[in-house]
Amino acid sequence: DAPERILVLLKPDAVERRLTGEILRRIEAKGYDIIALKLVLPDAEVLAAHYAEHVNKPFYPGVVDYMTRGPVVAVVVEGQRVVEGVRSLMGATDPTAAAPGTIRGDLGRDWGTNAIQNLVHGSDSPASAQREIAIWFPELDA
Ligand code: YYY
Ligand code: MG
Repeated sequence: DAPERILVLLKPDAVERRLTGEILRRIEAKGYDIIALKLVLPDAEVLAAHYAEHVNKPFYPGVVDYMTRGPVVAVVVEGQRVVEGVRSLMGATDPTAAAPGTIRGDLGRDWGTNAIQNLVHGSDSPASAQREIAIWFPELDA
């Protein structure tokens, strides 16, 4: 089978806190391959496409403020069952509740802000990954 891919974003808090190396280290140490990587300052348009399922939710304006306040590192990661594997490494959405041993559980917490700041995004299915990779890496072959 062709190996699966996932779109990972190291969010502005990960860049600000100098945690991009630590987070990438965990993904690499698990055994996955980084096949594309770039630093990007997201605009409202790319975020609305990326977060299409969330644009009408009450927390979305806070997400836009959070995700546009500085650059993110966008990464395409590849490997067998990589979506399941990276989601497991990331931990639960709420970093206070995320299990210790996970990226969010070890490195994140509640900062009292509008949006949940949880350091990392990972696509939630292979279909989501394909859709999101096309948004962030239009130059990559599907
Ligand atoms: O996939 P994951 O990032 O774990 O969570 P989603 O439910 O897809 O939400 C996307 C993103 O939105 C989340 O990482 C933080 C933010 N968010 C929020 O700020 N407040 C919520 N109640 C739910 C999600
Ligand atoms: Mg999600």
